[in-house]
Amino acid sequence: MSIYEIILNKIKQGRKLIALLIDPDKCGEEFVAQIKHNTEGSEPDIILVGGSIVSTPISETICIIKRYFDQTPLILFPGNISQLSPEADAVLFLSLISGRNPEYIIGQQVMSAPTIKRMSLETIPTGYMLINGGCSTAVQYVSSTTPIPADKSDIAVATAMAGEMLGLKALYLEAGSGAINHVPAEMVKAVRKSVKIPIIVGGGIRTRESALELCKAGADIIVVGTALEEEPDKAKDFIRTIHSCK
Ligand code: 1GP
Repeated sequence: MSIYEIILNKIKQGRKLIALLIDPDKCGEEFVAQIKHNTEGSEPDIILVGGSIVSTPISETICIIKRYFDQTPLILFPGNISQLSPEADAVLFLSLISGRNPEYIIGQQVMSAPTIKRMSLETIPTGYMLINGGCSTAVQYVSSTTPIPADKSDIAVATAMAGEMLGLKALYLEAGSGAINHVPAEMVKAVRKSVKIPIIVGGGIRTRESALELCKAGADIIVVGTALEEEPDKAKDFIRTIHSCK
């Protein structure tokens, strides 16, 4: 069974999933060991690895993570072509559909396709939608794109619908790492009503309450990075909260 099918099966059972985002430049073995220790008995569903700019060799970080989390799907969340590794279980094959920069809609994808094929990596075609999170973020700067305004759910809905119609298998509503405001629950709700494919929500989710609110609004997968980098001992609480949401 593919990683996508495993995830989809869990979602079809009505479960809400949590993905921990590990940025190789910020999180070393000590952090991974701490998260493992803190989540004993209720582990994350997915580990995402990547970042806008990463200088640490991605394979080194993956080897460390796999030593501690050998049963957890490890999915690449690449900022660019340099962040690919055959050691991962799959890659979010992202197209920045909220932006109008062809480099991040199709350019990087063309450049990376032969490498991904050679690595036999499973791809999960994902519509990446940048939503204004109240501050300018690394992804906004690096991609030279304008995020969707947080109060324009109609634009988010139309973008999500177009992504689904193009055959994308998931949507990632992203406020940007460390965003002041996470994606509004009303926007998640509106997108949920309009598409059937899984919805991933991340960026600026700092509390269990926010995670729960977004799950109830219709998010299938919640991504948490910065909050756990800052306070790794919150990991179990986050996981239990999200898993308790029906
Ligand atoms: C960033 O959505 C992820 O791409 C996670 O964001 O670091 O703010 O949790 P945070």
